[in-house]
Amino acid sequence: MNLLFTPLDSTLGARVTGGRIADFTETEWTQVIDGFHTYAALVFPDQHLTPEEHVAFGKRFGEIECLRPGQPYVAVSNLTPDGKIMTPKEKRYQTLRGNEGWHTDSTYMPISAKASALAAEVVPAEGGETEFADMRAAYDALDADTQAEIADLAAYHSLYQSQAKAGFVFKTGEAYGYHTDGAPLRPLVKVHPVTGRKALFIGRHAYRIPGMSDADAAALLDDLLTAACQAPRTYLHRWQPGDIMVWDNRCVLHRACPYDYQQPRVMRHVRIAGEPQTECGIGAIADERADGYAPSPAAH
Ligand SMILES: O=C(O)CCC(=O)C(=O)O
Ligand SMILES: [Fe+2]
Repeated sequence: MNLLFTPLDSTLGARVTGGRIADFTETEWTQVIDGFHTYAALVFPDQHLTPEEHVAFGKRFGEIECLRPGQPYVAVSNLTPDGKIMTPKEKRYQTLRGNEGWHTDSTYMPISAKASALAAEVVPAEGGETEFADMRAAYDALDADTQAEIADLAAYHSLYQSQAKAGFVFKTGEAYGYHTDGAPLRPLVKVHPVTGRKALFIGRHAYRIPGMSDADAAALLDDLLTAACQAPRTYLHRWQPGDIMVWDNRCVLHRACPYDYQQPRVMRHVRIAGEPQTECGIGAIADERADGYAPSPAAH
């Protein structure tokens, strides 16, 4: 059996049809991994994977990054464990709202993620899409002067910072990613460890650039982000229950789209760990306060 890869209307992404993931042959898995490197984001419609199948799918791409100890998948959902709609005071709700900013997963961790696999179980009638942006094409679209200007720059990445900027102050240990190890420093231009292609490596967690004032760094990072996340480099996925997507966090930004948070939305997320050789960043600082660092008065 041969899978069909239909490119999406974007510089990234393909829709993969022609088989059930749980039944893929080794030949088909080779096709999928090759397609992942070519397209950077893959949509598999109508798969309805069980949590175990979802985790097995993730393991085809690498080691699983557990967001809770011993838990290989997590709910991305506005329902509490007993099925009630979350209130805006809940930290998990604030995490969902934070996801509405362009980001790539776990860049605030010592090792940033390789990939993420997100599956839809319950979706609202309107909104709640996920949008993706191709940072390979975004890098290629920069003029030569900008490419030269950013070639040797790096930024610190922090979830305290990005959540505080969105208006949500978290304390150390309050949720995954709020650790005490300091913020990792990552190059603005990432060379893909498999394809060798350069990609812009930015997003909401990036907040400080050594050698620049914080204001200049913020302006540069915002300008790059705004220019990068434009057609034809973006793709908006309108979820149907049963869809699963996988994307390459080394060269793709994503964001959740808002919806009526009184309506249930239940997604399942499996994160695939980066490789220590290529995803550990350049170094770390320890200037983050253990109680969560709020960069501006607007964060309170
Ligand atoms: O809820 C979404 O659409 C995306 C959430 C997200 O950022 C993720 O799964 O990594
Ligand atoms: Fe994410």
